[in-house]
Amino acid sequence: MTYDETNIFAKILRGELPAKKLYEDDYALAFPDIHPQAPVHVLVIPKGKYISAADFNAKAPPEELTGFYRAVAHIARLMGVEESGYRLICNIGPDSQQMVPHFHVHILGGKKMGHLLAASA
Ligand code: DGP
Repeated sequence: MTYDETNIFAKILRGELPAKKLYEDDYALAFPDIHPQAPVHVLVIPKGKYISAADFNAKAPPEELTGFYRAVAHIARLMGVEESGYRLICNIGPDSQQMVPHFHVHILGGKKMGHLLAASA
C-alpha cells in the first residue's frame, strides 16, 4: 500500500485544510478531533508520510520515533490529563476502522472511561 497524498491529515499538514493547532514541533502536529469522544480528544500526527502506526514503527528513523512519542506525552501534559490519566488509541487497518490513512494517535481523557473498548464508564 502506498501513502495517499490526498488524505485529510496530509492536507492539514500542507495547510490546505484548517485545523486548530494545539502543538507543533519538528516531529508532530496536534489538533482537536472533529468528532470528540471525550472532554479531551486530541489527534497527534507525525510530519512524515506514514500510513499507520505499523508503518511508522517499522520505517521511521529513531529520531522521528523518539521525537513523535515524546511529543505525545508532552501534549497529554499540555492538555492537563497527565495526572488524571488518559487513553492512547491508534487504529491500524480495516478491522480497526482506521478512517484516515496517515498515522495518528488519539489522546482521550478528561473523564472516567470504561475499561478498554468501552467509551463510557
Ligand atoms: P481513525 O478511525 O482512527 O482513522 O480516526 C480518524 C479521526 O479523524 C476521527 O475520529 C475523526 C477525525 N477527523 C476526520 N476528519 C477530520 C478533519 O478534517 N479534521 C479533524 N480535526 N479531525 C478529523
